[in-house]
Amino acid sequence: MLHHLRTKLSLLLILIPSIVFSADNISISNAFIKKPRPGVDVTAGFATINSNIELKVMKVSNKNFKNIELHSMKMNYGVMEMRKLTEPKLGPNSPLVLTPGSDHLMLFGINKELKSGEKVDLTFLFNDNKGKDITKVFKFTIK
Ligand SMILES: [Cu+2]
Repeated sequence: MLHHLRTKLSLLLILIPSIVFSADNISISNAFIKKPRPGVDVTAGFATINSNIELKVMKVSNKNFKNIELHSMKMNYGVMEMRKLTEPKLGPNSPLVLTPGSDHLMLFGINKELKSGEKVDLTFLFNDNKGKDITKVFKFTIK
């Protein structure tokens, strides 16, 4: 009985710090960048970003690229149309889904050769609903 109680108490102690320090919980999955074709300095990136708080994506950057934008993609009379997304939102139960044929990251001006399997850090600048900056660095695999 006492042993059981002690287990519960220690479990509680382990859990407390994570509750206190993780006010925002932002995570990424399936993050990858298409390996650019030879001689082409533009490529696309994909991922699903989950957040437990309301966020807007303000900026995405990496030193190996001149510019990174978020785009939407729609079929219009048989033509693929891409549009720049301004400050796309995500939040609880509404992840930002970047997937081939739909919304995506567009990476311009690559100044380094990227190899398959290599990991690239992209820095995401978010704003929360009070306008506070939140910066996260996510790893993207070159595929
Ligand atoms: Cu695009």
